[in-house]
Amino acid sequence: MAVERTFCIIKPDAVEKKKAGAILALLEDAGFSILACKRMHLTRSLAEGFYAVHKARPFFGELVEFMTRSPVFVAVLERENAVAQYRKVMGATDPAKAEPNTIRKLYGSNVGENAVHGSDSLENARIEIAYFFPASEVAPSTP
Ligand code: 3AN
Repeated sequence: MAVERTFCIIKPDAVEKKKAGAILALLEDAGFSILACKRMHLTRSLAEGFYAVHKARPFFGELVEFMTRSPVFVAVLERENAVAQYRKVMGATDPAKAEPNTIRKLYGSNVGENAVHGSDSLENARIEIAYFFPASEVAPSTP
């Protein structure tokens, strides 16, 4: 299985509840290395650009409002099969439908405020990582 990188956002709802540390600890316990992590308050244009693929969806305005409401943490995660493994640890989009002990089951509130974002493919992971992190801010794992 190949070592991959994926992209994570700890969303405003989880940061407001002071669960960012708990989520990063859960990810490390699940075998991910955190190669980069920073706290930032997304601007409207940064959030709209990031979610451009959802522009036509009815919840787009609500999603941008939520993501710009208060600070987030953005992070780069690495492990074997990282994209699929992180989706598994994250849980279903709707926390009510997420498996027990997943991040969204533990810390999400509803389908909009669901604690974390995770890339849905390796290609999107590369795009999303580059959207937030210059290569100089991602420190590779030591061998
Ligand atoms: P996922 O984040 O699980 O990949 P997507 O890509 O379908 O899910 O949705 C992107 C984000 O849009 C979700 N994380 C969630 O915050 C928001 N979202 C999705 N569906 C809804 C909805 N029905 N109402 C409000 N927000 C939604």
